[in-house]
Amino acid sequence: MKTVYLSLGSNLGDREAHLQRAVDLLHEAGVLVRRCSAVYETAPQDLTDQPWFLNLVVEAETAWFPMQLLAKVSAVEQALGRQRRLAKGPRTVDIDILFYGRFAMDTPKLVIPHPRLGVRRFVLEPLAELAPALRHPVLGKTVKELLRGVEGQAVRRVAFQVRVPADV
Ligand code: PH2
Ligand code: MG
Ligand code: MG
Repeated sequence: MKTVYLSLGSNLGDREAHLQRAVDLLHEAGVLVRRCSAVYETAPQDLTDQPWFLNLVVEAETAWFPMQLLAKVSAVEQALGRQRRLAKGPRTVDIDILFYGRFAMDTPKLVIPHPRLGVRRFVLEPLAELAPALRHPVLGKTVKELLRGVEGQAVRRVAFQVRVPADV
């Protein structure tokens, strides 16, 4: 089993329900969710003219290899009705693989660690709750150090929390 960290985001429809459903479906697909960060409402980055997101990070254990994990993650996005109308545009749910143990890979279909995690407050803030001392295998900095380096990018914790699914 490998410990992986995933970033989840939603900015369309019932954002809270989408995040909970995504976590439950990941768990059922063998991506065993062990811990969930708080949920944050975050200002849209990159493409700024779109609704605010709810974001969180989950820690999971899985026996899937990276490309298998990507297939599972994509299937959950599909199940939640994600349509790729616009790159980086509004979505019911987006699930990104942040870390896969201490493993690094760079292929056209999948880059691990996630190439933009080091500059995204909506990723680093929730990730720092779960794994502040986790060291980025390529950048050599801890999550806490990376978080200290990002400026701006409004994020605020919300009261809603995603439940960790029970094992079956
Ligand atoms: N995802 C993006 C682009 N911009 N901004 C926020 N706040 N949260 C996201 O999850 C997000 C984004 C592309 O995946
Ligand atoms: Mg994304
Ligand atoms: Mg994505």
